[in-house]
Amino acid sequence: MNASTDTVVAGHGPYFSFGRPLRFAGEGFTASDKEPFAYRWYDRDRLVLGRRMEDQLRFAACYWHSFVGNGTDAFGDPTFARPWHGSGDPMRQAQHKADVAFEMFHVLGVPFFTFHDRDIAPEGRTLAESNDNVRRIADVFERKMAQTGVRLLWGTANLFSHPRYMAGAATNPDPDVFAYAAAQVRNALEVTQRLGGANYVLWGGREGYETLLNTDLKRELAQMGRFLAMVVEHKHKIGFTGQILIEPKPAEPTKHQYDFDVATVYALLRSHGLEREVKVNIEQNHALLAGHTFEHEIALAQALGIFGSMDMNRGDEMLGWDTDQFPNNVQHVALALYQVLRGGGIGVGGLNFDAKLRRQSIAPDDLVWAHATAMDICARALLVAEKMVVDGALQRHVEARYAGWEAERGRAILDGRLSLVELARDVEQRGLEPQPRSGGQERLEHLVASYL
Ligand code: XUL
Ligand code: CO
Repeated sequence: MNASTDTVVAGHGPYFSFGRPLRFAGEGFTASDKEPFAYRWYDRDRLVLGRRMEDQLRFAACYWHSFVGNGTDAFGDPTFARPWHGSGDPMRQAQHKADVAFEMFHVLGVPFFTFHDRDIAPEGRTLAESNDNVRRIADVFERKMAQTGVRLLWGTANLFSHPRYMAGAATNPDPDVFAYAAAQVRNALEVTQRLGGANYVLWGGREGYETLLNTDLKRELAQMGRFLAMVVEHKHKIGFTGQILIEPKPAEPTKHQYDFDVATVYALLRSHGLEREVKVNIEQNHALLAGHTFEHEIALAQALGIFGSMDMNRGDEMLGWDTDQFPNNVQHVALALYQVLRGGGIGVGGLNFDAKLRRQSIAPDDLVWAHATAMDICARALLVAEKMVVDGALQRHVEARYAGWEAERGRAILDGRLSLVELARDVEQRGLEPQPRSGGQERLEHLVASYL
């Protein structure tokens, strides 16, 4: 992208006090009043395992938390009094939001963005009017994307905020709601295609239930499968070349969600013959809520051939809900990126900051600080993950641990050349007693620390 040039993004701004795009200054950078921040590790052209750092990470800023979010929580009123919010003409406000969004992308030098249809344009009196509003803002995006070089990582439809979706979208007991959701997704997918989106995401916000007392679970699963199949059919019909992704999450807002985690999504895809058509967008906080680590979900998706993209944020071990905080822990991010690199990289996915400011971070500049510092931390974590791959000690340990499976008898078992009876006979005849060996976990954990 060309955000390092001083292209002026036409609009209302400036909204942020960073006069020009943030630059890479290296580890020796010291902040001053004139330049409070420069990247210490995010050096977009640096080669990491043969690819530019920007292409290994493919960062995206999301529209919803950054430009729609107003700081409310379950107990409190909005705390962010943003100049681009307000009560004026909703389409003018939407244009205003687009101006601030592209100013932020430009300052950060972030190569991608993501949005829901309802983040970018207001809901109209009818669906046709709502869809038209989305398309009109997409016209604005087209111009701004051409001006700045910022690209679309993915688009999605908001099928969870409006009361019509309170009992789900595809899994609603009322087929009219299913139809309405289908019409909304059709438009969001086509807009995503027009903007060159690399992916299209479906997060099943309310695709779940509160109580089985009023729910036909089997029927709802069938509805969800059919909805997904319709999206895939339409993707092929219009020639959209991006990936279709489901974003797993176990609960919140509903008590039980059908896209619980990677394993559950895989079962759903398999049962509808969609496992080669749909992949997953894995979010750190969602993994945690499902009782998994981020790296577990990534490794499992890779093993099943459905790894697509990542929502990069962080949960809180002490809080059982989706806190969506910006990542700040180099070791945690490095362990996730190590799995990504080991599995062949992020592909056409990316690292989308589905993350929001804390309620007290009320200054517009906090948006820049949050993204820029998170990008720098992820860049540093990528360099740690690179060391882990290049050094190879972790991988050698794993290979040594499974060496028996590469030997003749291990292969014969897996190739199906030995039956249960043959194995049993062999063990009895040889008087075989397996010898326990150490897993060496503490040693490996120290090794990880040595790369930091
Ligand atoms: C909700 C969530 C969504 C999806 C997009 O927890 O993560 O914002 O990323 O709908
Ligand atoms: Co998300």
